[in-house]
Amino acid sequence: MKLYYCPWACSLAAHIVLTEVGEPFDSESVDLKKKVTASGGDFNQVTPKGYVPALVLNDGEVVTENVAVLYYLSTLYPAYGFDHALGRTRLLEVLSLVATEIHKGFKPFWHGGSEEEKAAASVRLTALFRQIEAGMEGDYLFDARPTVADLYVFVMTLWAARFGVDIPERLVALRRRIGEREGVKATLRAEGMVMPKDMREES
Ligand SMILES: N[C@@H](CCC(=O)N[C@@H](CS)C(=O)NCC(=O)O)C(=O)O
Repeated sequence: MKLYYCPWACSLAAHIVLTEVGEPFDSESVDLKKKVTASGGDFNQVTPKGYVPALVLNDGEVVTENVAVLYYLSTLYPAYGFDHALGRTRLLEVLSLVATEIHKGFKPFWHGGSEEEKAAASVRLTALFRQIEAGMEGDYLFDARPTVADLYVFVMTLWAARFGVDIPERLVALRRRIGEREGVKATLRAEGMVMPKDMREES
Protein backbone atom coordinates (compact mmCIF):
# COMPACT_ATOMS: atom_id res chain seq x y z
CA MET A 1 0.00 0.00 0.00
CA LYS A 2 1.24 3.49 -0.68
CA LEU A 3 -0.05 6.70 0.89
CA TYR A 4 0.41 10.04 -0.82
CA TYR A 5 0.34 12.77 1.79
CA CYS A 6 1.33 16.33 2.49
CA PRO A 7 2.55 17.62 5.88
CA TRP A 8 -0.29 19.27 7.84
CA ALA A 9 -2.92 17.91 5.43
CA CYS A 10 -5.88 15.72 6.34
CA SER A 11 -3.84 12.77 5.04
CA LEU A 12 -2.07 12.83 8.42
CA ALA A 13 -4.91 10.77 9.96
CA ALA A 14 -4.37 7.88 7.53
CA HIS A 15 -0.60 8.24 7.90
CA ILE A 16 -0.95 7.78 11.68
CA VAL A 17 -3.07 4.64 11.30
CA LEU A 18 -0.59 3.07 8.88
CA THR A 19 2.35 3.96 11.12
CA GLU A 20 0.68 2.68 14.28
CA VAL A 21 -0.42 -0.60 12.71
CA GLY A 22 3.20 -1.32 11.92
CA GLU A 23 2.74 -3.29 8.71
CA PRO A 24 5.04 -2.26 5.87
CA PHE A 25 3.68 0.55 3.71
CA ASP A 26 5.11 3.11 1.32
CA SER A 27 4.50 6.82 1.51
CA GLU A 28 5.46 9.82 -0.49
CA SER A 29 4.81 13.49 0.08
CA VAL A 30 3.29 15.70 -2.57
CA ASP A 31 3.84 19.33 -3.47
CA LEU A 32 0.19 20.24 -3.75
CA LYS A 33 0.79 23.48 -5.60
CA LYS A 34 2.91 21.90 -8.29
CA LYS A 35 1.17 18.48 -8.17
CA VAL A 36 4.58 16.85 -8.08
CA THR A 37 5.57 14.03 -5.75
CA ALA A 38 8.79 14.03 -3.72
CA SER A 39 10.44 11.72 -6.26
CA GLY A 40 9.46 14.04 -9.11
CA GLY A 41 6.39 12.11 -10.29
CA ASP A 42 3.27 13.73 -11.73
CA PHE A 43 0.71 13.48 -8.91
CA ASN A 44 -2.13 14.02 -11.37
CA GLN A 45 -1.20 10.63 -12.83
CA VAL A 46 -1.84 9.07 -9.41
CA THR A 47 -5.19 10.82 -9.10
CA PRO A 48 -6.60 13.43 -11.46
CA LYS A 49 -8.23 14.98 -8.38
CA GLY A 50 -4.79 16.31 -7.45
CA TYR A 51 -5.40 16.24 -3.72
CA VAL A 52 -4.34 14.08 -0.80
CA PRO A 53 -4.89 11.61 0.65
CA ALA A 54 -4.52 9.09 -2.13
CA LEU A 55 -4.04 5.50 -1.11
CA VAL A 56 -2.74 3.13 -3.77
CA LEU A 57 -3.59 -0.46 -2.92
CA ASN A 58 -1.36 -3.39 -3.74
CA ASP A 59 -3.51 -4.33 -6.73
CA GLY A 60 -3.20 -0.80 -8.14
CA GLU A 61 -6.64 0.45 -7.09
CA VAL A 62 -6.51 4.07 -5.93
CA VAL A 63 -8.72 5.18 -3.03
CA THR A 64 -9.26 8.92 -2.60
CA GLU A 65 -11.45 11.11 -0.33
CA ASN A 66 -10.41 11.13 3.29
CA VAL A 67 -13.70 9.65 4.49
CA ALA A 68 -13.29 6.69 2.14
CA VAL A 69 -9.59 6.25 2.88
CA LEU A 70 -10.15 6.30 6.64
CA TYR A 71 -13.21 4.08 6.41
CA TYR A 72 -11.26 1.61 4.28
CA LEU A 73 -8.45 1.53 6.85
CA SER A 74 -10.97 0.98 9.65
CA THR A 75 -12.29 -2.09 7.82
CA LEU A 76 -8.75 -3.42 7.33
CA TYR A 77 -7.76 -2.63 10.91
CA PRO A 78 -10.87 -3.04 13.09
CA ALA A 79 -9.09 -1.66 16.16
CA TYR A 80 -9.68 1.73 14.49
CA GLY A 81 -13.33 1.09 13.66
CA PHE A 82 -16.32 -1.09 14.40
CA ASP A 83 -17.54 -4.50 13.37
CA HIS A 84 -21.24 -3.83 13.75
CA ALA A 85 -23.56 -1.87 11.50
CA LEU A 86 -24.50 0.95 13.86
CA GLY A 87 -20.89 1.42 14.95
CA ARG A 88 -19.77 1.74 11.32
CA THR A 89 -22.64 4.11 10.67
CA ARG A 90 -21.72 6.30 13.65
CA LEU A 91 -18.14 6.33 12.45
CA LEU A 92 -19.23 7.51 9.01
CA GLU A 93 -21.48 10.09 10.64
CA VAL A 94 -18.53 11.70 12.43
CA LEU A 95 -16.18 11.34 9.46
CA SER A 96 -18.73 13.10 7.26
CA LEU A 97 -19.28 15.90 9.76
CA VAL A 98 -15.56 16.47 10.01
CA ALA A 99 -14.96 16.32 6.24
CA THR A 100 -17.87 18.41 5.06
CA GLU A 101 -18.22 20.92 7.87
CA ILE A 102 -15.04 21.23 9.93
CA HIS A 103 -12.37 20.49 7.32
CA LYS A 104 -14.04 22.72 4.77
CA GLY A 105 -14.69 25.31 7.47
CA PHE A 106 -10.95 26.01 7.63
CA LYS A 107 -10.93 27.18 4.01
CA PRO A 108 -10.47 30.91 4.79
CA PHE A 109 -7.37 30.09 6.85
CA TRP A 110 -5.71 27.93 4.20
CA HIS A 111 -6.79 29.92 1.18
CA GLY A 112 -6.19 33.54 2.03
CA GLY A 113 -9.60 34.54 3.35
CA SER A 114 -10.19 38.06 4.65
CA GLU A 115 -9.93 38.76 8.40
CA GLU A 116 -13.72 38.99 8.48
CA GLU A 117 -14.10 35.59 6.84
CA LYS A 118 -11.57 34.08 9.20
CA ALA A 119 -13.35 35.51 12.25
CA ALA A 120 -16.71 34.13 11.08
CA ALA A 121 -15.14 30.76 10.28
CA SER A 122 -13.52 30.65 13.69
CA VAL A 123 -16.85 31.13 15.48
CA ARG A 124 -18.54 28.47 13.39
CA LEU A 125 -15.65 26.03 13.82
CA THR A 126 -15.68 26.43 17.60
CA ALA A 127 -19.41 25.64 17.58
CA LEU A 128 -18.77 22.53 15.46
CA PHE A 129 -15.96 21.39 17.76
CA ARG A 130 -18.41 21.81 20.67
CA GLN A 131 -20.83 19.49 18.85
CA ILE A 132 -18.10 16.92 18.54
CA GLU A 133 -17.27 17.32 22.21
CA ALA A 134 -20.92 16.94 23.21
CA GLY A 135 -21.02 13.55 21.50
CA MET A 136 -17.87 12.20 23.16
CA GLU A 137 -18.55 8.97 25.02
CA GLY A 138 -15.38 9.02 27.11
CA ASP A 139 -11.81 10.14 26.63
CA TYR A 140 -12.32 9.52 22.91
CA LEU A 141 -15.29 9.95 20.59
CA PHE A 142 -16.37 6.36 21.08
CA ASP A 143 -15.35 5.71 24.66
CA ALA A 144 -11.97 4.23 25.44
CA ARG A 145 -9.97 3.92 22.21
CA PRO A 146 -9.25 6.17 19.28
CA THR A 147 -10.84 5.31 15.94
CA VAL A 148 -10.06 6.74 12.52
CA ALA A 149 -12.61 9.46 13.33
CA ASP A 150 -10.65 10.50 16.42
CA LEU A 151 -7.55 10.79 14.28
CA TYR A 152 -9.34 12.99 11.76
CA VAL A 153 -10.61 15.16 14.63
CA PHE A 154 -7.05 15.19 16.00
CA VAL A 155 -5.77 16.66 12.72
CA MET A 156 -8.50 19.29 12.84
CA THR A 157 -7.46 20.22 16.41
CA LEU A 158 -3.90 20.70 15.14
CA TRP A 159 -5.29 23.07 12.52
CA ALA A 160 -7.24 24.84 15.27
CA ALA A 161 -4.01 25.34 17.24
CA ARG A 162 -2.21 26.56 14.14
CA PHE A 163 -4.87 29.15 13.32
CA GLY A 164 -5.91 30.15 16.83
CA VAL A 165 -9.39 28.63 16.69
CA ASP A 166 -10.79 27.91 20.17
CA ILE A 167 -11.68 24.34 20.92
CA PRO A 168 -13.32 22.94 24.06
CA GLU A 169 -11.22 21.57 26.91
CA ARG A 170 -12.03 17.91 26.27
CA LEU A 171 -10.75 18.23 22.71
CA VAL A 172 -7.58 19.91 23.96
CA ALA A 173 -7.20 16.84 26.19
CA LEU A 174 -7.91 14.51 23.26
CA ARG A 175 -5.29 16.29 21.20
CA ARG A 176 -2.75 15.93 23.97
CA ARG A 177 -3.65 12.28 24.60
CA ILE A 178 -3.41 11.31 20.94
CA GLY A 179 -0.29 13.44 20.51
CA GLU A 180 1.44 11.40 23.21
CA ARG A 181 1.15 8.14 21.27
CA GLU A 182 4.50 6.94 19.97
CA GLY A 183 3.10 6.24 16.50
CA VAL A 184 1.69 9.74 16.32
CA LYS A 185 4.97 11.33 17.34
CA ALA A 186 6.77 9.19 14.76
CA THR A 187 4.33 10.25 12.05
CA LEU A 188 4.63 13.93 12.90
CA ARG A 189 8.42 13.56 12.77
CA ALA A 190 8.19 11.73 9.45
CA GLU A 191 6.11 14.60 8.06
CA GLY A 192 8.53 17.17 9.50
CA MET A 193 5.79 18.81 11.55
CA VAL A 194 6.31 20.90 14.67
CA MET A 195 3.77 20.17 17.37
CA PRO A 196 1.57 22.89 18.89
CA LYS A 197 2.91 24.20 22.20
CA ASP A 198 0.48 22.37 24.49
CA MET A 199 1.52 19.02 22.97
CA ARG A 200 5.24 19.51 23.40
CA GLU A 201 7.00 17.44 26.03
CA GLU A 202 8.32 20.45 27.93
CA SER A 203 4.85 21.96 28.41
N1 LIG B 1 -12.54 16.01 -0.90
C1 LIG B 1 -11.20 15.69 -0.48
C2 LIG B 1 -10.47 16.97 -0.16
C3 LIG B 1 -9.10 16.66 0.37
C4 LIG B 1 -8.32 17.94 0.56
O1 LIG B 1 -8.89 19.03 0.67
N2 LIG B 1 -7.02 17.78 0.59
C5 LIG B 1 -6.16 18.95 0.68
C6 LIG B 1 -5.18 18.80 1.84
S1 LIG B 1 -6.03 18.68 3.40
C7 LIG B 1 -5.39 19.06 -0.60
O2 LIG B 1 -4.79 18.12 -1.05
N3 LIG B 1 -5.47 20.26 -1.23
C8 LIG B 1 -4.78 20.51 -2.46
C9 LIG B 1 -5.70 20.83 -3.59
O3 LIG B 1 -6.94 20.67 -3.44
O4 LIG B 1 -5.20 21.24 -4.62
C10 LIG B 1 -11.21 14.77 0.73
O5 LIG B 1 -12.13 14.90 1.55
O6 LIG B 1 -10.30 13.93 0.85
